[in-house]
Amino acid sequence: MISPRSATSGRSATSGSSATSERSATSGPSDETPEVAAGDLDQIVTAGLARLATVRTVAELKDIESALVGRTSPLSQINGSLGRLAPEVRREVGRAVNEARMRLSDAVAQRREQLEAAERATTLAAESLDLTEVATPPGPGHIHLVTQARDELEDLFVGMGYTVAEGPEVETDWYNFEALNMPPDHPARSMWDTLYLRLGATESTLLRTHTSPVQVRVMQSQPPPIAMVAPGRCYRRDTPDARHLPVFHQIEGLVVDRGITFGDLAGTIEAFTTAYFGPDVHSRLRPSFFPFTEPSAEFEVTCFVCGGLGCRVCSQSGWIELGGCGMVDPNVFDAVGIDPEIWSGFAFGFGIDRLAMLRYGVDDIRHLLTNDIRFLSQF
Ligand code: 2NL
Repeated sequence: MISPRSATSGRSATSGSSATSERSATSGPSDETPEVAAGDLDQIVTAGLARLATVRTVAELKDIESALVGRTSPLSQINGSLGRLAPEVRREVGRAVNEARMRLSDAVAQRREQLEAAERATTLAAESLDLTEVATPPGPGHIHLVTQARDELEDLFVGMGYTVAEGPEVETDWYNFEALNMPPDHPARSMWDTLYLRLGATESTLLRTHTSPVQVRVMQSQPPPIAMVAPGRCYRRDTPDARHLPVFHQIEGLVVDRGITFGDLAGTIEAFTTAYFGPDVHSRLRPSFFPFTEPSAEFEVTCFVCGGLGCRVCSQSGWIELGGCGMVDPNVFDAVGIDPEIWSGFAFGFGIDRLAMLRYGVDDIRHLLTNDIRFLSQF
């Protein structure tokens, strides 16, 4: 900091250069000369300008500004000590101090403008959006693998003269079990891990475990002949793993007419499996049990991966099990008011998810629900 005292010492740089300076050297501060003060002032201004050039922020500039031209600045201190100068000297020094203050103030203002402009530019850059960026628009999606399989199966059966029917996913115990020859407490009910709803009497309302209730509703509402398929979502209390999900898709078929035989069933299974998998794939039936069909069978197709030689998909057997089928049990006809002495029929059912997985070699049923675009976009 330059004080009147140091201004005096600063004078030594120019001492001896003139008679007046020598006089002041011996006469104390009141005899300060304009020349000496001017040299000090130049130094103050030069140092101030240099300091200003190093300022990097507007905030920092505030501090420097008060140090350069504020109340405690050297210039103000010199100003404050002018009273000790002779009047004619005082005026001249005062003018020089003012001029120095003006130069510094101007420089501060100029620096402030620069810094503010720079800070504005930084803020703008940070806040700006690149509106020239080309965002890739979402491409068209496509029908889910399972829906594709369902659509294809519907088309196939419609081509064979079937109608397509849908029904509620929330069902009553009667439609899901009792009408299908499974009275309350019948042990066959344990074949399905049912999800019951807290609605009405205990275990009276549930998420359908198969689409059979749709066929029951159709048989109730229209007289035979009937040839229909019922595709849709079904629910079972399963812990998810590679082969199980608590929600899956099933399609069931039902034909009711006079004189329908097990041969019609076998021929229908053969016709639709060949239509779906191609002319090289054939089917066979193996005895089984379902509460709502008698006799009952499982149907299998020749392995379309290895052609029957044996591979991982068919567990070396050459056959792949697809679903179940059978002749509609007379008790089911009784439940819906169709006379089993006049009418007979067959029914079959299989999983749409499983069919799609087999066809495309999907090894984990959970892929169908996880919604990973990398999986979905393959189909
Ligand atoms: C399977 C077995 C089957 C049926 C479903 C049915 C429906 C009525 C009457 C008689 Cl209304 N049967 N449906 C019959 C046999 C098997 O499905 O494994 N599904 C995945």
